[in-house]
Amino acid sequence: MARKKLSVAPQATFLGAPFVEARAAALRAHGAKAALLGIPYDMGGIYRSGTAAGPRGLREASRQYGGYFFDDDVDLLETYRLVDCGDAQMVPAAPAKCRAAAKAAAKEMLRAGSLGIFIGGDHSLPIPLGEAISEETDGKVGYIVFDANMDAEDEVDGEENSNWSEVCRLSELHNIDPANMVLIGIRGSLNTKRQTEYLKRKGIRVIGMREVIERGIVPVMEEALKIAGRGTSALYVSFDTDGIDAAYAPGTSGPEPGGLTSREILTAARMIGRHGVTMFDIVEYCPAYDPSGITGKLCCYIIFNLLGAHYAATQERGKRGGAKAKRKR
Ligand SMILES: [Mn+2]
Repeated sequence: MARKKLSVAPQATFLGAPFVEARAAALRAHGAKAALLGIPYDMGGIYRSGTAAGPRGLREASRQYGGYFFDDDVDLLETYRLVDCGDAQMVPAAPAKCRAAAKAAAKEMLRAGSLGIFIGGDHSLPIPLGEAISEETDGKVGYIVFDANMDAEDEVDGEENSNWSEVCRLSELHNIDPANMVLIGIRGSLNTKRQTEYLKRKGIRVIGMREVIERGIVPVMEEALKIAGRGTSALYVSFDTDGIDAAYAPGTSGPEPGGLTSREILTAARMIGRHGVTMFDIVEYCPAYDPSGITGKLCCYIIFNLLGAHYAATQERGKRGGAKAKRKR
């Protein structure tokens, strides 16, 4: 009997990278140090739909670019043997089955040891993706999220798996300690007092946009990486595109003004890359509201900068190690 495919080939891959199905054995055989998966799912979104087109939009935006990234003088396709696993197989009108498909594909990618890059879809996706990394990690998992909204409502109209509740679901997993969770960029009146109190009670660090402006993104990220890294053996970072100022990233389902600039989110991505990360997602990208295509390009830049900075840090550590070895001789 033919086995069910965990992911299917896209029409055009991200950066023209080779398509490899999201299977650990296939990814290992290819030597994929980084692997991208689309999750075209927006049934968890409470506001405007359309983020299901996110993976296709990101691939489209990447068509202008090549694997070479000037900023770090590196070919990301070659260095990371980056592959596009296509899209997780969605099941029409069956949110639970869609979440299961995303989780199954993510587990395979993590098992292969590839740096997982997940493209939503809406911000309910950290629910299945969090379960995947939780189950595939022996120790504890840290979580950093960029978002305008806290997404910390225990349920909405009785539903626990929407893009307003993923922070609650993640904090309930056995090896994701609320003390290792950080929210960055929170602002505005979509948030509720109930969520503020919930997060306080849980001891989850919330770095509001005011604080980012006052302290600057670099000290904020230093603190966030320290919190998420304390006693953990894996790191999951979630980029909700509405964490970015809507002036820089209009192509999102729930745009909010006054958020992170392009430079700030890219600085954050670079600090995460230098630190090292097990997997990250970019969610709520909504091509229908991205008339100039700039949001799609910014999403590409987040990936380029994170990987590029990771490469640069690896090179520096290699050089320092080499210099030490020379001194010893
Ligand atoms: Mn969100």
